Amino acid sequence: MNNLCRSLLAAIWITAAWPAQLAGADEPRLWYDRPATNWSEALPIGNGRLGAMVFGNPARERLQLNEESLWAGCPTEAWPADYFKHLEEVRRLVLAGKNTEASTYGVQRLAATPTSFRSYEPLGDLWLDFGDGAAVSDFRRELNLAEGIARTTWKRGDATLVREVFVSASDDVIVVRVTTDKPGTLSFGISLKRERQATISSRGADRLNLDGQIIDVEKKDGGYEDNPGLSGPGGAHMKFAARLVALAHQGDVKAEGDKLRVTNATGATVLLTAATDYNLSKLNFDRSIDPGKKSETILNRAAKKPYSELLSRHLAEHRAMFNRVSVRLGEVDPAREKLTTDARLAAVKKGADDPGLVALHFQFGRYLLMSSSRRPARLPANLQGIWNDRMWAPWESDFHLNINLQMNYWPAGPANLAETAEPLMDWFELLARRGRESARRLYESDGWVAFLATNPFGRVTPSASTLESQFLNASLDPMCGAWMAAQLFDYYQFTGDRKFLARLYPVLQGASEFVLDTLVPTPNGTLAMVPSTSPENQYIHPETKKRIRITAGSTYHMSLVHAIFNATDRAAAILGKDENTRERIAEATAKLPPLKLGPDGRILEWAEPYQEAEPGHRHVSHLVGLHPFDLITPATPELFAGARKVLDYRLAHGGAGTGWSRAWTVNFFARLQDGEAAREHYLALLSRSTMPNLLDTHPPFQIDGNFGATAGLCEMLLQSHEQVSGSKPSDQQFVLALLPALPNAWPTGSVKGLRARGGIVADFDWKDGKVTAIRLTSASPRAVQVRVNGALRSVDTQRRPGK
Ligand code: FUC
Repeated sequence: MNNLCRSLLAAIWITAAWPAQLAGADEPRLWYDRPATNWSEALPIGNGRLGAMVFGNPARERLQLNEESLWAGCPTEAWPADYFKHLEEVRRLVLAGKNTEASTYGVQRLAATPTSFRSYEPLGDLWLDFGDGAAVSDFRRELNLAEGIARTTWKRGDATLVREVFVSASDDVIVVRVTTDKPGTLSFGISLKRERQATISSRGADRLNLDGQIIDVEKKDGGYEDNPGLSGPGGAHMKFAARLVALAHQGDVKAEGDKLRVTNATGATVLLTAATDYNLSKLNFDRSIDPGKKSETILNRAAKKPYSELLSRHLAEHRAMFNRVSVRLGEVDPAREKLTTDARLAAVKKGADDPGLVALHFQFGRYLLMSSSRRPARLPANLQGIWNDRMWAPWESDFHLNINLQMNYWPAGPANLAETAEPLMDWFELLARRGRESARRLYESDGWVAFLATNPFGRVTPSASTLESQFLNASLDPMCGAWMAAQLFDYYQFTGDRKFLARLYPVLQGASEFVLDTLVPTPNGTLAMVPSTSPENQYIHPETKKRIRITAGSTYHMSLVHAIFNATDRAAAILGKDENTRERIAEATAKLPPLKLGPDGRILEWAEPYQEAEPGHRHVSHLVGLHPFDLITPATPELFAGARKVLDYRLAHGGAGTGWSRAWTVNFFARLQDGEAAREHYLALLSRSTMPNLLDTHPPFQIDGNFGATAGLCEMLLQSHEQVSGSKPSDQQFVLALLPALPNAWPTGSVKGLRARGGIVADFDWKDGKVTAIRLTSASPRAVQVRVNGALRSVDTQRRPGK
């Protein structure tokens, strides 16, 4: 081919990419002027099921790969013998005030191995080796959140190279595209790697296969890897595979051993997909699934489409979700907008105010939820979303149900990403079904139960790293599943999707059924959860002066009892069914003790005014009634004031130390209508718990802080948990509060597309702290009560086309 011809073809090739490169110069993006040197600088992309961290190194690009269901282990449960009998004894001891004895008794008899389960694992790495070490100039890498594309551009000599990477939800593949503007000069190697248990081979001239199976080894001598309490049997467990094809534009692709090599090309596209033999409906791996074949089918389908089609399908799907919401906080500062994202973050760490970075971080949270929890995903976003590079991840990267998974989904409703809850619901519904067995076997109760930590295998017996922790952190907290269920009802309130509610109802009803069976009468005639605890804090025993966790009727548990009862009752009313459950809930509710204040006016964490072992503890579980639920509002002024005191006290003692705890604090202050404090803690999250790639650090990386912060900003700008007085349970109406917690630092701004309960979508602008324009839409037009600029007004909504 002569050079003119090559140039023409190159021009056509590059034109195909223009829509992506030119569109939306002001779209939110993270950008850097150096390649990532470590994981906490790399940029996450994902389609819910497949994820990658893109390092953006010009010479040697690494994509660290994940597939959501690639888990070590197998279904494991721990069934301590005679659990119910021993539980009754623990109850008796606690009700007799013998908490120390109850704790020792429980640890000895109510825990069993395997105490825990194995970890979520990485799929491997894709390496693109440009290995010439030539001098690089004009380097830039970015993640455009609206496009869902990680893009690296650089110059080598006078050639400009562009690498674009995205994960298409429409075609379920990772797409890497490399181009140069010097036709025929592009050459690079392609290889796949995995630390263990995988073989890599080439097939034909342009394909790579990765085939693997996790082989777990059980250590019977008292420890398995980092989990001293055992993690289940060894054996040949999950199978997995990845399939890759490289397509060169001009130039050649050929296989060299277990690698591919692209030579003398003008552009190249690498497609990769992966699968495991995990079967969600079985909550197990399933040998009838061939992950290699499954991957190949997906890959071949995608490979038939030209790059331009893959790109346009991806952009259309991604933008349709992402662009629902836009936000501007304060005046845009062009000088800051010109800084790299890590430089902006570093400036905030030094005390700079940067509302634009808050807005970017908020949008990044939305982007992360889309990228870790949308179809084709079948599993919810775990502790790291889907991004994990460790063979044994911190806390197994599991589904933690004493705040973390719940926090992951706080933005789903308000940040207008309803679809992201679908994978959560798929899995959670099955978990609840499985949890019927543990309710029956452990509590002799109806309904279902789930505890602190669980996984894709649907563990429904208490799980933690040691026997002691299994009892004290997991067994003592049987309300974790009910919390998640009640939150899913709240999610419904944002969408109004009755089909979803009908599907959720058995989950809600089963959670309430368990609670109805499990509440026990206390000597003062009220009902309480016994034994009980407040995650993961301890109190100082008034007599022994020792730290202890076990108690009766913690505020956390009793608040969750209210929350699940309210959710079930409201759901039954809306669906017009199950009067029987509603009556039983009403009877039990009448016997629940009120939330109490201590002598210093703080809401009590435990039923008694015990002294906290850690007054600055990261969990503030006694405030679940303030957020995410609606038990503590300005309509309950004493509790509202008591909640504020709880927070002030926690924070005065070093509270909000972890990313997620800081993010929760933002939400709490927003609910307390304190915009200054909410902003202060948002900035603290950025300066203390955020890595250069804007991912949250617990430490280490844990994604809940990102999601919690995104939800927190929604709470600052728009709230809708107040019910219109007199509105019927079957037809709930909510009051929308605009700018309930606006800080002085953002006097002007605008937001579009936030969702409120009742299925309303709100756009509004503000100036000098006052709302200047409102536009509300709903499926059918109606009048909505709105608190705005200090007054309660009625605002008519406009009809929203489509859903
Ligand atoms: C809870 C928290 C920890 C951590 C873990 C995954 O146990 O107390 O801080 O977030 O979950």
